[in-house]
Amino acid sequence: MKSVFSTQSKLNPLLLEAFELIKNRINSLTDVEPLNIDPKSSKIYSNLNKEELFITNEFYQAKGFRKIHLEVAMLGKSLQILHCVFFPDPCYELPIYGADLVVNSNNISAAIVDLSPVGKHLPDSLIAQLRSIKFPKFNEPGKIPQWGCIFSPYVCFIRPVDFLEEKLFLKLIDQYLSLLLSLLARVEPDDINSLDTMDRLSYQKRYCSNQKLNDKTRGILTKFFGSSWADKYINKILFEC
Ligand code: BLA
Repeated sequence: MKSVFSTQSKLNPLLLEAFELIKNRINSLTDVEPLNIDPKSSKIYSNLNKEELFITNEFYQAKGFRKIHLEVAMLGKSLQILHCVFFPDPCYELPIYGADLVVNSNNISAAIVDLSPVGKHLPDSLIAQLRSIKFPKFNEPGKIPQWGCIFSPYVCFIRPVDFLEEKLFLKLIDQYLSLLLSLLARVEPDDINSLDTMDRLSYQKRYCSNQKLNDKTRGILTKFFGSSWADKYINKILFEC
């Protein structure tokens, strides 16, 4: 990681911490291996009006997960984004883990984490565990837009107001991942042709379609890379299903 960012302006320390804790969880998975993608998509560099644009993408596959995507984007001097999604293998009854951290001029302007259902509800055992988490009372909760009906009732969307809230949010990112991985240890896969598997796949498709309605993501990518590049990136890299 250091080598990737050493030539860049500094990565926000909270993003770096989030990146590292997610990476540690990925490394703890069974049979984890990098997914081969087009090298053109793993490190993206561009230059716009003297502003440097830099995106790094990592993709993995592991038991229980068809695709794990971890991305850091540095867009110009002021905007940095950490984006992460664990797309489950639909044979497993596992939710979709998603996290998005947006840094604007060194302030976290949006922090979102969720375990999103791939059925009508999250699994009962997971709900019980989520209920037992002591949720911090964050001062500036965000309002989930309409397309966000894909998220669970436990989605956390905030703008951290201080260092303490930033740390509490990081802890939540890790707790949600830890719940996901403990659920993975308990579930047995269903047959690839089973109705449950197909149903879960259709929920993943719905998740991706709705994420594509996030105008903030599309807007930023369009501003820096143009609209046809942004469309391709959103459809093929971020929310392919
Ligand atoms: C919001 N996403 C945002 C914002 C930006 C991006 C600029 C607005 C931040 C703010 O209000 O200050 C941009 N996010 C990006 C870009 C990428 C990205 C460019 O990931 C990728 C290169 N978004 C996700 C995932 C989730 C998510 C996985 O990619 C949830 C798990 C959520 N992002 C999300 C939500 C908002 C957001 C809910 C708020 C949208 C709104 O307020 O309308």
